[in-house]
Amino acid sequence: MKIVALAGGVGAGKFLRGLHRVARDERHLITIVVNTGDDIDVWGMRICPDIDSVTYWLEGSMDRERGWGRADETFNVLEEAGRRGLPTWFALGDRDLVTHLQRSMALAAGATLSETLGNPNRTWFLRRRWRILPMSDDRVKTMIAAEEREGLVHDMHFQEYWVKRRAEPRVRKVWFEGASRAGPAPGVMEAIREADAIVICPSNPVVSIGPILAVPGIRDELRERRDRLVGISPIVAGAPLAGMADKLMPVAGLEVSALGAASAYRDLLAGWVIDELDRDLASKIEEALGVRVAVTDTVMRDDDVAAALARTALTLLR
Ligand code: FO1
Repeated sequence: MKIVALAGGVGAGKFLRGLHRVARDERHLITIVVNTGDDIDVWGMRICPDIDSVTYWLEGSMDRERGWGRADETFNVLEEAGRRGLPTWFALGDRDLVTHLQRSMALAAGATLSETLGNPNRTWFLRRRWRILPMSDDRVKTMIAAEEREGLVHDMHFQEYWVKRRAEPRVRKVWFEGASRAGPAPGVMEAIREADAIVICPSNPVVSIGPILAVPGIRDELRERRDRLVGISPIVAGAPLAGMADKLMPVAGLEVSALGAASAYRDLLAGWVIDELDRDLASKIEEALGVRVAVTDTVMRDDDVAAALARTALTLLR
């Protein structure tokens, strides 16, 4: 079976470890289309947090506690950079730094972002059973209009809002700069067209999945495949398990609930998976959105829970 997964940060990384286990057992192939709206330039290098996060989770080199960057990380370069007056609000670890350096060198030599991801050939894909595609090779930036204080609104990059400002300012608006001029990366549309199952990972619907759906063509192609599309709620009992979805969903007109998250994809879904704690919402979601709902444990404490969750999601498509 060919599976396409749409992915953002931590929730996606945990879920994809489970999906990968199912893929290995059942010989499925997973194409992961990753958000690049979070990408930012730091110290002249291109940082792609969601691509790196998904890669580190799947390779098992992720820092599970911190939720970003690599395990067993040191920050010697960051400390030295601080001593020399470079900005240090976006923390780059010593090992992580090499990922950004390699990518930036390849981009400077003329490679596209897709080409920097090292999806060398089909044999490699068949052996590993997963490959990552960026949503686009064109630059898209998730931007936030944040209220600094009463009446003073400042446009900033998503990372500036989330990391530098710790999601404290009130958000007025979210948009994806460059999205309307961007095109899907090579392979994205074909993968969607050929997929037996398409899974929206438990990621923030506004800033993780939103940018992917904003790339012209992708949402239309997904809608064509609606009968093959399932999603997992990133909201459990009215709150996100990680991140800032509770602050951003209302700005996009979405209720912070498993129903609100599903309604972000109301034109796309055949199935939706919610947590046991939201069991009461199941029939309401089925009626409001015309989707099949599965109820299970969605809090991915370990890979066993993530794999069971992945199986439940795929079962909704049978
Ligand atoms: N998140 C933080 O909260 N603080 C950081 O200093 C930080 C640095 C960082 C460096 C590389 C990287 O790939 C991710 C990093 N993140 C950091 C995570 C990132 O800001 C977000 O969690 C994602 O963009 C949301 O998916």
